[in-house]
Amino acid sequence: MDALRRLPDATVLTDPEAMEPFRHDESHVVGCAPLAVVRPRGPAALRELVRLARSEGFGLVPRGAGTGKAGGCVPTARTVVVDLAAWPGSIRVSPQDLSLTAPASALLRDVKATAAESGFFYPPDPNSWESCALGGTLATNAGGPNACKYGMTRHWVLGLEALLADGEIHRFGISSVKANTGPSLAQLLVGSEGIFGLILGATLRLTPQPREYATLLLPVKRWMDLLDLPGRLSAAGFLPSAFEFFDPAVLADLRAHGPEAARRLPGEALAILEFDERGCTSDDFLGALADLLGPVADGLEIAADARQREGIWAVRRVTSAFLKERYPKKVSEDIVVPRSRLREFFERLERTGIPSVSYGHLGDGNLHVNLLAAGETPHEALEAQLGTLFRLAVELGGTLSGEHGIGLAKREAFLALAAPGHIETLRALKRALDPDGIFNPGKVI
Ligand code: 2HG
Ligand code: ZN
Repeated sequence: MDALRRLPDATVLTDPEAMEPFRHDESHVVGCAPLAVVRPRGPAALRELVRLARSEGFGLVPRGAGTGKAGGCVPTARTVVVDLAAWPGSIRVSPQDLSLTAPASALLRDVKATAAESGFFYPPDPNSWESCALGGTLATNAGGPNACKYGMTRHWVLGLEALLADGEIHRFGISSVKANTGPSLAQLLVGSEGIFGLILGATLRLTPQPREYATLLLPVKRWMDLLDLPGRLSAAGFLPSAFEFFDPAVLADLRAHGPEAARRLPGEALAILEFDERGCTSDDFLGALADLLGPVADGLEIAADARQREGIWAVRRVTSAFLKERYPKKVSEDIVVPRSRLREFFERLERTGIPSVSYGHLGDGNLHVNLLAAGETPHEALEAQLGTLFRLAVELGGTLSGEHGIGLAKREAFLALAAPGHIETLRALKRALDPDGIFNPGKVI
């Protein structure tokens, strides 16, 4: 503890009260009390921290803005939280390279805004995009509505800066989409949830800022009809930049108890569809779209201007917090079902009798299924329900987390359900890269 307090170029907290917030993220997981919270400001602090962690046998738990959904940044026993909020660096755009460089401490909001100021777009848009830190989005490979067209954070990472177990900061990758020198170490670290090293910054790929949006409210007469649409749109050559949905229960709840803007939402179930390609507001485009959606749609509302578009997205963005307030004890999941099996998934979920409501990212099959009885259900029963839900997703060719990650929240389920050899391979990598197990111990595997 004395050595920690004397760390060069860092702020160190050891007061239990000051450290209390660091035991939480935005999941239900509550972490252990950390030994200390360290805010490094330079490489000397990190070098010394790694040396101490290895010689004294404590772990380093990376933390961005604490907006994670899987307990990935909450402390396990005998760990120090490495809060990267003060990690130095600025956000810089290179228009010639179509890239942006930023430190892990940058807020995603500022990364997106800086790109936009130069006419570029950085697509990853997790629901916490206004408050989350870039480093966290890299470590968790964050997704969001735009993933159905643009992919996840992973697809936008060209290069990465990371602290590894030798105590040094390494740079992997270059500022170009072409770099083909064997396995990508930058990509190995993206989504690693900090178990191989600590991500300090990145070089990100950019794309031109879309100039046109067609944002539609698509109410349907029969909820199940919504489930075939992602596949039918792809088959017809449409590529929405977002395709979100509310099932009948979530929609009814939003309408009855949600924010003012939700009171007039139409339909038995509802989708938000957005297109951002050039020409997407033309009569031709919208006409072809209406022809395809017409048979199942119960009307179709197109946002007339930016304000209406914003109004639609505002309702979507508060949905997670709204449901949390309405059902404080619910357990929210993040499964993926291939788009071709969505209807089958919901039919089979209904037959399980597990009380749940769903919303989320229908366009890429990433469903936030919320188990409602969780509060009244004894622990084992809840585990059984989760097991049924995850197994169903896996059986249909999906997986147990689309965008929130494993962290501590889903570790046991991941260990039980991963494909043969998957966990062993991850453990072999972990042993090779982090022989003393100092990086985010206990997470993922
Ligand atoms: C969203 O899509 C977020 O709104 C949060 O991923 C989902 O709270 C949740 O489970
Ligand atoms: Zn989501």
